[in-house]
Amino acid sequence: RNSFGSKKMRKDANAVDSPYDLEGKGKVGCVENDNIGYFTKNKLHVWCRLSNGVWGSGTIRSTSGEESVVTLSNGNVVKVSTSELLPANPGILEGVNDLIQLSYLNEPSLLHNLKHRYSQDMIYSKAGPVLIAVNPFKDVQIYGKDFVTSYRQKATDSSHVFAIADNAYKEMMNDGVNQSIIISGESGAGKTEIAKFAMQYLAALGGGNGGKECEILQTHCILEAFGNAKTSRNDNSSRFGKLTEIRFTTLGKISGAKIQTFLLEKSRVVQLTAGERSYHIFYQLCAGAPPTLRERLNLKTANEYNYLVQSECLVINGVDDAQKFQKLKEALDIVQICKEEQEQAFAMLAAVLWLGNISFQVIDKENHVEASADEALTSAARLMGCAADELMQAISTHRIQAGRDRICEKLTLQQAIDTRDALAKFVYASLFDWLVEQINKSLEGGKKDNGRSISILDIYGFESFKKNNFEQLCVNYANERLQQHFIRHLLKLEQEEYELDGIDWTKVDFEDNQECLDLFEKKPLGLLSLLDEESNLPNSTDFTLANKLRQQLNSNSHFRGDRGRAFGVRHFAGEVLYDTNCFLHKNRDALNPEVVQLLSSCNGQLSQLFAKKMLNQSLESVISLDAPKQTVGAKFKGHLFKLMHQLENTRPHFICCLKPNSKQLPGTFEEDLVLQQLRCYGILEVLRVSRSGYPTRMTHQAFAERYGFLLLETNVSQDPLSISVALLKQFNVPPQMYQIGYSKLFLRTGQISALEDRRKQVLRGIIGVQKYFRGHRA
Ligand code: AD9
Ligand code: MG
Repeated sequence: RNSFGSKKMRKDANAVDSPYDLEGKGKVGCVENDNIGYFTKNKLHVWCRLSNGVWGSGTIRSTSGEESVVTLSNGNVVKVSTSELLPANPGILEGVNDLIQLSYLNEPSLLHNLKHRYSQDMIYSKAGPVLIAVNPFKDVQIYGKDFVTSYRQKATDSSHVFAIADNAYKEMMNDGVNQSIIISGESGAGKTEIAKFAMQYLAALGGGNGGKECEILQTHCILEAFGNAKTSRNDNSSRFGKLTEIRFTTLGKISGAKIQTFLLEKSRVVQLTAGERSYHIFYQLCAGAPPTLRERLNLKTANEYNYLVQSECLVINGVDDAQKFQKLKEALDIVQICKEEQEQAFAMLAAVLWLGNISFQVIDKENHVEASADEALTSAARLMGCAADELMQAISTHRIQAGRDRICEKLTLQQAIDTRDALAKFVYASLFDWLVEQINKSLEGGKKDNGRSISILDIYGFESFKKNNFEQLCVNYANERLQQHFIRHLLKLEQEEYELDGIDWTKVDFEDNQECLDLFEKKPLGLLSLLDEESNLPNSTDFTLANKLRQQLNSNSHFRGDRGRAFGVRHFAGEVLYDTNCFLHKNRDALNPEVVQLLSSCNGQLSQLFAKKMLNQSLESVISLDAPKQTVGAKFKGHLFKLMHQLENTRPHFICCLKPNSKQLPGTFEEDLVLQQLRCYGILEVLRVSRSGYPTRMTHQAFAERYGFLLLETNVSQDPLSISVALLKQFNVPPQMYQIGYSKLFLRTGQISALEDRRKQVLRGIIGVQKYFRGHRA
């Protein structure tokens, strides 16, 4: 990994002059300290790493050889290694809005700037093309109508998610190109909240066309109830990924929307880690259902359900589940899910809870069981719409082929529990999919228009717990894919274009996560392929899987074999130790045919619908000869590829959310934690590339065609390149502000505006003259 802070400064050919140029000695864009004498003489500020690991700012008193004496701003005097000193920015640049404006780009300067802004509730900053948002963990009053108006009228240029949404909208309208807003950040960094603010702004901009915008905003409440849960990192953690595509008419009004979701963590329905909760909806239903509904669903309080009590955490500080349930019902009304369907959905939830209370009795020495015929069994069966003994049969027996006959065999205790849990997970995941489908029907909007769209991506953030499972592997793999998209657009493609067009460019190095992606995706020797291979073997176990991974993947530097069932992956955001416990089981995700049959014979509408879908899917895989059944890992990979393909067809806007502390506390900015995130996302490299980069680029042909008529000099050869060069000269564009490539002209920020202004002026003049003559003729 590049450690920018401690590295000696590099000479940077891409350096640009800046407002704080040290008389040409310390060019901006470099992180140089070889002119430390200059700093000493002028008593300029420097950063030094103190013994406690914190960065302190101060002025150099003296330097001898490798050591410098620095007076810190608190008056203390320290001796530090000269090579580790980094230049600090002058006071005038304190708290700049865009980090790119800093004269010196180094880690302590970025941190200091973000911290300074954070202390004044300025949670947004820019890092060149990327919006940085530091989670305030409290309400900051910057999202009201007045703010919407300000950003709409471009009355302010301070960083804000509204400014990003506004840009996306403007570019969509002006250029007719679909846009995307891609939000990254680790779990609890604030992605979901920002996504909501972005949509709120777009709704304000494109609203007033039949109220679709209200429906879109109501979907958050529904999807969060069913797809978010309290984890140890975030009280409202998204346990699914979401891409919301908002569609606009050619006139810029919202015409509809479509939501795609990705891999819901369904194991949470049946199994919880201590201190975490299952999906919010269960607690909301238990706390908020009115008496008549409670009676119809035979609903108890949350503490009476095994699935919920197991983690000893039933409430979230400051959250009123009953009140949330009322809000949820209102939202369901708004997205046109009728009362009858709502009740069916609640019945499915209650059925899931009752399933978790079904117990089994061991009836023989081989540990075979029977389900107890109690309230749990009868309630679950009634809510799903089947007979209690049918349910009992489905979760405690399985049929096997014996010669020409199929005989019924009892399951062992563990098998029965697994079957019961698989049924609960299946019902919940199907309910979630059904809900998304209903919402989409409502959001779809009527007639198709040729308009464009803005897609907002909010997935589950990178996770590393004490114990990491198959779910974390999927979540973190998705984050690797997203990081690659970020790197590709901001660092790879950008620099490749300069190189291909042969301009003078010193490459900015960055940490590419391609090798980690290869570790996951390579065929046949990648994590996902090996997992599938092992999932298809009859006698495989979590241990044989771990062994196989160790044998095959040890040569990849991102893989670390560990003891027993464990293995480590070095992700872009840190190393995670995984435990293969249940990997095969979760990847196969098999459902007993008995259970599917039970559901399809239920008289509950939803249970039947779920079973039908399941049967259709299995049928499809048989017809397409895609056997064996696609695993969860393979499906997820396919889904992610499709997502990336969709995103590649849009113009991306990136938002990077940072988590300032791990305790979800306001006003606490832990430097090391933030620094680690800045490093992982490659923010310093993005800044380097974009500051030294050339954001405006046009082919010589396009440039000559657009501005050629402004040329005063008549004696210029008529080829596009000569015209371009003559124009640059005429407009006094300084040589360090542009580069001429083989096919394109590359210009630094702000250089095109003089030409554009002149062009508009001249065109206006021409039109005025035309009107004048037309008037005269008439
Ligand atoms: V996860 O990957 O889904 O686990 P997110 O989505 O990154 O995560 P989320 O948006 O849920 O994080 O934010 C976590 C909590 O931080 C929220 O519940 C709020 O309490 C808090 N938060 C986040 N962003 C803001 C904000 N802009 N203003 C105020 C915020 N509070
Ligand atoms: Mg989230």
